[in-house]
Amino acid sequence: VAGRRSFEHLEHESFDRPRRRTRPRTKERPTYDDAAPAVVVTVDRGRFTCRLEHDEDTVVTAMKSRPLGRKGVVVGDRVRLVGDVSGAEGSLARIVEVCERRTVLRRTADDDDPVERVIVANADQLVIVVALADPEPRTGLVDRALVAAYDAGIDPLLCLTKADLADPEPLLAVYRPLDVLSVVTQQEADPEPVLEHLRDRTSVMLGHSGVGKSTLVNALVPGADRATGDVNDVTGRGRHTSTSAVMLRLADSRGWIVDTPGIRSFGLAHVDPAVLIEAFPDLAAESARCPRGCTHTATEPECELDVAVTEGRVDAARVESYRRLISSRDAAY
Ligand SMILES: Nc1nc2c(ncn2[C@@H]2O[C@H](COP(=O)(O)OP(=O)(O)OP(=O)(O)O)[C@@H](O)[C@H]2O)c(=O)[nH]1
Ligand SMILES: [Mg+2]
Repeated sequence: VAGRRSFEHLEHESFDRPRRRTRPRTKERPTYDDAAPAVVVTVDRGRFTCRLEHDEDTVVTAMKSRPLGRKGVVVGDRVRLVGDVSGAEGSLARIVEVCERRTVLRRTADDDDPVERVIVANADQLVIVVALADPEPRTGLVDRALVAAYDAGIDPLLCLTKADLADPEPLLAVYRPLDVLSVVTQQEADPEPVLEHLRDRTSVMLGHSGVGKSTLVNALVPGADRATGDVNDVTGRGRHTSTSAVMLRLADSRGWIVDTPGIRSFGLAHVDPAVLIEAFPDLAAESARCPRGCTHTATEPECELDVAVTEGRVDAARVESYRRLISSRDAAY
């Protein structure tokens, strides 16, 4: 007891004692008013390649400054740089701020990759690249990519490649009820129709290995010189030629395109189905009358989407497509 008393006494004393060093209440931080705005175009083991906003030809290598702590910096991030921003060989700048992201495309950890990842920041459009053959198209991935896009508030664009190998119509038909924008292309074709969809925005490509993402980027960005790899004859799969995401300026400097490595899986556990329906205003209007907690799946007994179909207010194919998307969220992929 005596010990405790003396402890209380000490505590009291230290409370009353005037503080020797008086610090201002708010932590003094440098303001970095003269920091240079830039955009991150590649990330490689703690080194960030950036392009200055006011002089895009200057490519600056930077590292994170300590105050950023563990905050992730990804391709597409708008950042502010201090230090040597000359871009000279061997120079290194510091990222002192990551600006608020307009959009975040993320994938949840899954069996193939135990880490939740932000793939890219500030993308306006998700270009879901699917080969019409070689490798065979898999709608599961397309569905999942659509869910990720709707969830992130990023416009999806379905880009069907290798039109020299197969007819695009059957695949286009699958996605027609969802009103997804689409474009069909092939190697050596005029890239203009694809370019039209990419102008004045930041687009990120997503797709399996070998579908032709880098081939397309090389057509869209003269001098991009992205490596491409053939598809394995035996397995019918790509060889994971691209190993990191790179953001490039489009030919006429209007818009950015991000080439990404082929994905094996795409975890979607972070997606809330209740948010997903908001991407379909016509269905959301109907589902507003659903019983609380209705997941709008085909097994729900009182889902208003069924009523809307029966009464002819929405197309059955559209509801079916929407339901396929929700179930793709939980499918093992
Ligand atoms: N027949 C045909 N082959 C194509 C077409 N586009 C690309 N290819 C071929 O498909 C293979 C894979 O192309 P890439 O551009 O490396 O594919 P990727 O999607 O970048 O692959 P990863 O980087 O591994 O994810 C290469 O052999 C290309 O030449 C096309 O329109 N038609
Ligand atoms: Mg590639």
